[in-house]
Amino acid sequence: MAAATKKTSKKKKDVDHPFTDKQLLEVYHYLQKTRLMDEQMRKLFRKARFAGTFFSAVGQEATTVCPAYLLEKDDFIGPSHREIGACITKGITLKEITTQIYARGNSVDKGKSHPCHYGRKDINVINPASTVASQTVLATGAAMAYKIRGDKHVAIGFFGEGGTSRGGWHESLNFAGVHKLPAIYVCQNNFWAESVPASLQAGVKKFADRAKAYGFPGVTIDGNDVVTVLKTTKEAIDRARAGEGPTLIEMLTYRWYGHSEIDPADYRTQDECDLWRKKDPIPRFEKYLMDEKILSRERKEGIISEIETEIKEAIDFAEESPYADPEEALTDVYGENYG
Ligand SMILES: Cc1ncc(C[n+]2csc(CCOP(=O)(O)OP(=O)(O)O)c2C)c(N)n1
Ligand SMILES: [Mg+2]
Repeated sequence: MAAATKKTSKKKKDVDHPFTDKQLLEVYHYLQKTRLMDEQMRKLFRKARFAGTFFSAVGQEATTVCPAYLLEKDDFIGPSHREIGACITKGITLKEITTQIYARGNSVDKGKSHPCHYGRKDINVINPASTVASQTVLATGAAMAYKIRGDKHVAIGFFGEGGTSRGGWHESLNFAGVHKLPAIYVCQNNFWAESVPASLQAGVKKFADRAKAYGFPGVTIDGNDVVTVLKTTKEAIDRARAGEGPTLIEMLTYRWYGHSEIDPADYRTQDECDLWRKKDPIPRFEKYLMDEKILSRERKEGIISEIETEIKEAIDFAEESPYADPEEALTDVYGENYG
């Protein structure tokens, strides 16, 4: 008994962080919601309930949920194709996610875009474009706007390590460095860009080192360690709000499944996949919460059953929602009133 007490107090000291138990439980809730929703969407795609494809982010949840959790409503996020967790955490409802995935007429873009292009204007989540790293440019633009207006808001641009090879990505970070913009660049290094390994993507070993060229800090962290992701992102957000400029955070993580649901991902070894499954961020965090007596088995079951009910309602809602009228294809299109 005495030994157990000693062990617990040592753990508390080791994991030093500024977050309350309530905050950690909320993060846990969003992680589970993202995981359960993602797995459910994969199943529905395989049952041909919606068209296109689905970009699963299972395994990467901590890298999207934690940064978004730390933001205020008016802060901006530029999500990419694998940021379902950031979108849910920032406030996009599960019904908004499912209607987007099902391309129904009541989705934000009235069925025009890709299944995984979630967004909502009033909470500053911009619907992404397919062009890799385009959201980096948009986040930089939003950060510039905040600086010009003198607002204390910040912008986060999410992208994968593959996105860092694009010209616009470099131009954005250079611009942010010159103008000391309140931007946080979150690189999810999952070691693959479709079938291209990270070793063929860049000459530097650490993608975070690229920040040096633009005059601001870059850090590489374990993206599957929830508390580390929360702490590092909070420091970057605090720096940005204080006018000290941008930060690039490289989060090491792994996508469990193919690039999208139509990719068998046979370019990876089973050993590599098995290794990363052992580093699953959710059970790791759950163990920490249980060791610290922040989460109990009963509470966990309650959280999961509440989420499952919400997911079911969101799926039913999308399946019952009509498609947009064909005329809608011509509304809200850039240049609509041109000429
Ligand atoms: C400019 C451009 N080139 C290629 C593609 C096709 N494409 C979509 S996602 C992707 C891989 C991106 O890899 P990474 O940035 O590492 O993100 P991840 O998919 O691993 O999350 C590619 C090549 C695209 N959408 N845009
Ligand atoms: Mg990648």
